[in-house]
Amino acid sequence: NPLPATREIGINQAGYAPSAVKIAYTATAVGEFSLVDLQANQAVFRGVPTISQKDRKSGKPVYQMDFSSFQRPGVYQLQLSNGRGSAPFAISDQVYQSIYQTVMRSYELQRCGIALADPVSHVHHEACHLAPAQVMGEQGEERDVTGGWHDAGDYGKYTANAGMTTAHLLLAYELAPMTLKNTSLFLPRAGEGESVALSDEPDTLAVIRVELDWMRKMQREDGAVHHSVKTAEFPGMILPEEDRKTQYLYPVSTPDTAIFAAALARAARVYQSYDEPYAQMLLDASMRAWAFLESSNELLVPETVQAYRIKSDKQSRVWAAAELYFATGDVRYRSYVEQNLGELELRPKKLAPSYWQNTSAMTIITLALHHQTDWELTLQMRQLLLHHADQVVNRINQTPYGTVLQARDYDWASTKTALGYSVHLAVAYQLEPKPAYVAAISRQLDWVLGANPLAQSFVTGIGMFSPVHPHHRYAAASGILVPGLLVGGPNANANDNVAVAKQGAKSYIDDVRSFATNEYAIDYNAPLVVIAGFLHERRN
Ligand code: 9MR
Ligand code: ZN
Repeated sequence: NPLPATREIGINQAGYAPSAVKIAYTATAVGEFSLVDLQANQAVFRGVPTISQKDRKSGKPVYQMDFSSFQRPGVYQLQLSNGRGSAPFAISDQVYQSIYQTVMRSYELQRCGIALADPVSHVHHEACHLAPAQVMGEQGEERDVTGGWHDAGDYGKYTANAGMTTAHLLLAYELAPMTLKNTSLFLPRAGEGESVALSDEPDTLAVIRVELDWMRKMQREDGAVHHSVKTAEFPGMILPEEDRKTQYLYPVSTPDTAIFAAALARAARVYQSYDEPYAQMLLDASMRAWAFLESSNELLVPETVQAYRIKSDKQSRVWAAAELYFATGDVRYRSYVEQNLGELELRPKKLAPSYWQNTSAMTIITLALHHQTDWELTLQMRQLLLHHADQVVNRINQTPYGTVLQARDYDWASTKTALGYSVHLAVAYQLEPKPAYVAAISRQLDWVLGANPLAQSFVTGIGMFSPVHPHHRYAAASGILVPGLLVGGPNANANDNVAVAKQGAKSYIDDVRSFATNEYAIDYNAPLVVIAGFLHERRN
């Protein structure tokens, strides 16, 4: 019989592909577990929990329950012999695609500058942030920088984060091309008269265009790119259309310009096969950004910004050069990469997922994916990435709950970190298809969707115990939850003083005030899209 769902069992609350590794976790010592088919109302599988690893902090054992061998599609509950039940979950070859769809679609619901009325999620609001921005430090000068996506729970828009997000999302084109092409997102765009009219362009690319178009508006005539557009202070928990304070266009910076150049060069490559003139426009913008960077080697960063301020531009310059090389074939860029590669983190053990502050891994990914026998360096990057991937798999196999996350990783957006490592594994799989990589990846997705000590899914709208009070202004003001938002998750620093600090994987709270554990941002979602797409592609 079905039992009430409890948090005693950590399990992926969306579910598993039939062929996937399926491991649930509990800290409760019991003799037996069973899998109950909720439609037929009968036990279909029984097993004995085994001790997985000692939870280092508490010294308490964690038990794992492996039911990988059970592959029949259906809806199930896992039950312990003490009478406690898990959240319901599916076994289906549609789970990953449905996650991909919901999460990718969320970008459309973060759009700025248009009215939204989505029949699927019921998200709706008036057009927002339509006024031109005030150019900071230039009295009376204004600029149109409308469009794009709201960055996170706030309504700011930041170039570095936009660049990292689009660059990650576009990896889906390389790592999950079939999913990307075959997944309809049911875009609520009818009658909008947008430029995205090309009928054979996949929905995913139509969505990403919105952000790329906004990024192009952030570029100055001389090629340099502005840091961000936002109000001087974060607004209260209001609707976007109620946020009418002056928005400022913050100064240009070299790290922002470099990330912009890299992301747009990558985008040019991807859009090339669908819309050549558009791809050319992206490439021109990227090359103009590069020309600005070339004019000086100095780091230029505005003092006026707090969020996403970057301390170095070196690795991002190298990344831009790498992307520009593969977009143009111009050896100038290749020499730049060769001369400056030392700026990257090249130790397999220390390599960490890229984000706005450090883009090393992205460069290595690009070079490794495009390895060519007549360019030795790309072969080295391929080796480096494969080494790194094997170390990541080891880490996963030695951690309770099968997560890659180590104590130090419980920082801002630990969920994104776990999925970021999974992106590295997906790239490694592309280079050398080891089944162990796929298993390690799906276990990270499991962790994010509930196979963790809190039995908490960290994605809104996915799973029975998922966030309902995210730090998200639109959700708080409207009472409507945007589905498919990955929140940051456990952050042992609990910088908001709402979540409990120093609890590792348990430093998380589903509280609207907890911006350090319960906020979403566009860059958090991006690796989730790539991983769901990748797993869907490899589900058999
Ligand atoms: O995700 C960001 C995290 O890595 C930073 O350390 C943190 C502190 O500055 O900010 C996070 O990003 C926030 C950004 O500053 C403003 N928009 C909301 C972002 C998500 O919390
Ligand atoms: Zn807006």
